[in-house]
Amino acid sequence: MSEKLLVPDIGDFEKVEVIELLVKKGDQIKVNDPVVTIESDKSSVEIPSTISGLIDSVSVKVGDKVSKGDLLLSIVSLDSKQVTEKIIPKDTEKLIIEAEEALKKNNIKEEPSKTIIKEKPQVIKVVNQNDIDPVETNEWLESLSAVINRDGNERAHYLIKELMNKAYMEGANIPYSQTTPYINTIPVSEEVKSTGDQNIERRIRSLIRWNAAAMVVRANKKFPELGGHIGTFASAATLYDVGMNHFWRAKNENFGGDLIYFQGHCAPGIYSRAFLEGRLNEKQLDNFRQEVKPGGLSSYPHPWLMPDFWQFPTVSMGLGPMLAIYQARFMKYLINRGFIKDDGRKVWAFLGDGEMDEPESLGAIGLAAREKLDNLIFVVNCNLQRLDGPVRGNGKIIQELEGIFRGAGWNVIKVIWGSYWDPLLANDKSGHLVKAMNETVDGEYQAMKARDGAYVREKFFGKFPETKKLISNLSDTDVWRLNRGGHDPHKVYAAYDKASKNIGSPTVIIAKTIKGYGMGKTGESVNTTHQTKKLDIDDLMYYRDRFDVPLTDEQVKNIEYYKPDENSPEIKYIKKRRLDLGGFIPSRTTYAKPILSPPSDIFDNMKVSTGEKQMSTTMALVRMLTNLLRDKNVAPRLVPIIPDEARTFGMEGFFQKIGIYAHEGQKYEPEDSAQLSSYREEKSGQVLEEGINEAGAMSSWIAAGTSYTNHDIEMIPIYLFYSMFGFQRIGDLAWAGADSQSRGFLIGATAGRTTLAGEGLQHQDGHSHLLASTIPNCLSYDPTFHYELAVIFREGLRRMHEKKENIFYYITTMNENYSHPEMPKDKNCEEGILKGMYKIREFNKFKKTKIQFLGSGTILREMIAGAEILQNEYQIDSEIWSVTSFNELRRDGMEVERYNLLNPDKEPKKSFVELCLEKTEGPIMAASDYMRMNSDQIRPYINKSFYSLGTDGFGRSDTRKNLRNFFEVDKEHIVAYGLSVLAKEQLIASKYASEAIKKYNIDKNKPMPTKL
Ligand SMILES: Cc1ncc(C[n+]2csc(CCOP(=O)(O)OP(=O)(O)O)c2C)c(N)n1
Ligand SMILES: [Mg+2]
Repeated sequence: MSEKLLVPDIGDFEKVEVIELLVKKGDQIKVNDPVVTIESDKSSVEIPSTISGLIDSVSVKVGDKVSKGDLLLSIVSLDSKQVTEKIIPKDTEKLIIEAEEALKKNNIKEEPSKTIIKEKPQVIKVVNQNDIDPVETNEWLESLSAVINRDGNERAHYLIKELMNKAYMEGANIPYSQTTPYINTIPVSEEVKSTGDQNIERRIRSLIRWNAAAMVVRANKKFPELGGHIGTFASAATLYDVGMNHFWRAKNENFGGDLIYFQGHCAPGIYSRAFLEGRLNEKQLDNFRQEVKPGGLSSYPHPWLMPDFWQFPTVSMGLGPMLAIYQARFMKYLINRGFIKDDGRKVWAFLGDGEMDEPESLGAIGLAAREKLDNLIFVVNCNLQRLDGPVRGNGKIIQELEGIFRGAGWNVIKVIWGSYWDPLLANDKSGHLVKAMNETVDGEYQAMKARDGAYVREKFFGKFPETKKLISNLSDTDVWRLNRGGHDPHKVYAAYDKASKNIGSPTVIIAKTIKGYGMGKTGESVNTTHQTKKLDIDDLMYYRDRFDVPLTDEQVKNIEYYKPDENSPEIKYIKKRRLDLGGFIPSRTTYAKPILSPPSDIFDNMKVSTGEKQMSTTMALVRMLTNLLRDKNVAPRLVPIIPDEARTFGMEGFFQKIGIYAHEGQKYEPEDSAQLSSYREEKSGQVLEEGINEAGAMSSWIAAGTSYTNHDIEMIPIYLFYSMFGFQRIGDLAWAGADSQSRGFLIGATAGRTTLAGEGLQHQDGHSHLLASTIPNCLSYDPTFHYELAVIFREGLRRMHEKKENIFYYITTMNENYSHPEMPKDKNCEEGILKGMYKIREFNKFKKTKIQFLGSGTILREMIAGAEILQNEYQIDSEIWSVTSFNELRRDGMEVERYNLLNPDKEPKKSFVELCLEKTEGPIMAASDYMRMNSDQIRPYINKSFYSLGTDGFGRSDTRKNLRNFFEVDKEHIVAYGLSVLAKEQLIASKYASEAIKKYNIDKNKPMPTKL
């Protein structure tokens, strides 16, 4: 029986053009196979079949205009039942099944952790819903009423608070309160004990501490300008050591590896451990912060400078937490899309408490909870200090963070007090110790650790007679020994164990430590600790003694490193621990297979003229991506990332075609479910729809762009954003992405100061190319025509994803519709497009006077129009060059100039721009929809008169025509300025220029647009 396939509901559109027929009579098709592509003035969408069968007839042809209900195909149904199941790419289907199996197993495996915590009968429970003893409840409630009646609300509130504190102390789980008392989250009775040898671990940790400090002090003794930090790692050593010895599993052939974001200023400690592990030698330690000669160690974690070692750049504070969250999210994305198995890998991020002030640090924590990222663990090292002084002198950073993270839905584990406090807390029957803990502010806590035991006795325990009594049998030395949780390996171990087993939410471990721990009077807990990079001999002796480092006084004076013999128990132990955990960390490797570039004919339709059809380069790009989704190698690897602008860019067709990633699938029927471009969320969805969140989208782009190393899977992220909200908005993340050697495409859509007419100052980008030009491994292009875009994009795919070059592409696409010509037949055209310029037109009728026009982006078209006027009305010839990248031309120019200056005795080389222009006649005028500085970049490499036009100044809303007139980049200004340039060069009489200025009503007295 023949069935009819009609045009479905396509939203508000009518009479939409058919631009491609994807099937023909006689083809056999399945449900969801695309049959035709239709295109409105903004977007193109494939129409999928809802019927499977043999095509009997095709009722439309390319160029037809169709509306909802029009007949597309007649299909002889082979299977009368319409198959509605979703289509998963075949090559990933098997992986999905495997991954889900692994997930099930994993869940089963994790199950026992839930039952580790056995409820003790004496525990006071806060009952939420099920009242097990209403009579008792009533008695409590009546008592409360009595208190309110007799002593008032405040008293009642106080009693409730005390009750809650008491309940918490007894181990009850109390919901609905923002914070819990200032004690450890894990009660002593529930601490899981480490299996490690504590003595040997302490000795190892002491050596790591020593060597970390020594490398900083040695470097600064040699060159005081080098800098470095001792205090940060000194406070965090235990936090790292417990992870390294017991929790963090390296990547190897059986396991993908945990991913650790090390706090930037802890780098010396990480090098120091690598030294004991035999991964770095003394010479390398001595080259800390001296990276110019090969073999030096980078100041902070920089994958670009140490590509086999560091994985994640973290030292620009606030980026680490965001990147880690999106890394964990991307890991789940890969699992849910079937690319990797779920084998319980974790992402750990180490953060400073001062760093938590950065809005970025907390900005994405809601997403982490919403997406149930139980593969994510934050460790916030609360040493209570930042660079200048206390993080919260008058408050309590730990409590503040607890409230924020709890509120966001995280699992919060506070590690405040070390084991020496356990008996005191157990004896605190009156609750005064916890009261003192709760009431002491961070400024006081910090000051106490800068003093001594007697001071702590007086200032802290002296607050109440009860607390004073509690320590009456302790000496001042004992009081001083009362340690903080973050320095106690038992407490840290228990927290890490619990965090690793948590299911359904991300975990934050908030650990209290001392900045400059062990550094003595000059460094421990003092406000200047952060800056300390030199220790004098007395300090070094103190440090040695404090941690029992087996060095003689003489060796200390020489600030010698200490590494035990290879056969020593310490070295054997440290290596064994890492061996058992799969290898060394950090380590950056990649075993990703390249992605074969699509055949060039996939872009052939972009090399022919669009004829009458007008479209923007944004639309051409989306068309191209739709084509790419038909390439079996590329399609599954594309990761389109959009911060709530899919409709702006005409990408809503992607929703149905490849789905929006949603870890819980789609729990609702979307309001537009009947429409072709209905909002479709799916567990294996491909599009990352990030919401209005450019920083998050960029973090996703980095995660996907480094997937080749973090997951050994090459992915192709394409992040499309409003160009103004790109580099300008998230510039530092782009820098970190470059450092991370991310591969992928950034698309600055609706680019240029004058293409996006009505949006005004905050939306019109006239400088993103300059920002892109500051990033050494970013190649940026400003194409005008669809074939330029195709050539650039394909080359990007080839260089990044097939040849694995560590570069990334920034391409601007625009908002202006025009028809696109056929690609010039010149065999050098492709090379020119990629190198930055090629000749696109020549006006050569009069052979008298000539000018060279260099234009990029949409302003190239104004130049072509201006050149026509000059030819027709002024008998001026011209050559027109499409400049696809001033940035690339400048880079080449710089390199050639440098070569020539360094080789004065050799035949000078020529830059590409020079080669293009050397034989041309006439002065050069360049223009773009960006600031003049964009085109001025090539000025030094041209031995000819050079002038530029551009859109310097704030943008504003108006019609495109008015905007171009305002910024003086329209065809009329190009004609007038062109004539003026020729007059200045004495090639024509100045009256022609004056006449043109008058003719086009150009106001000579108008101030420069930068002043308006
Ligand atoms: C974005 C950014 N701003 C400023 C700095 C300079 N800086 C480096 S460390 C530091 C203080 C860090 O304090 P905290 O986060 O508490 O780390 P700690 O060393 O105490 O562990 C500052 C301000 C930076 N690295 N990044
Ligand atoms: Mg700090």
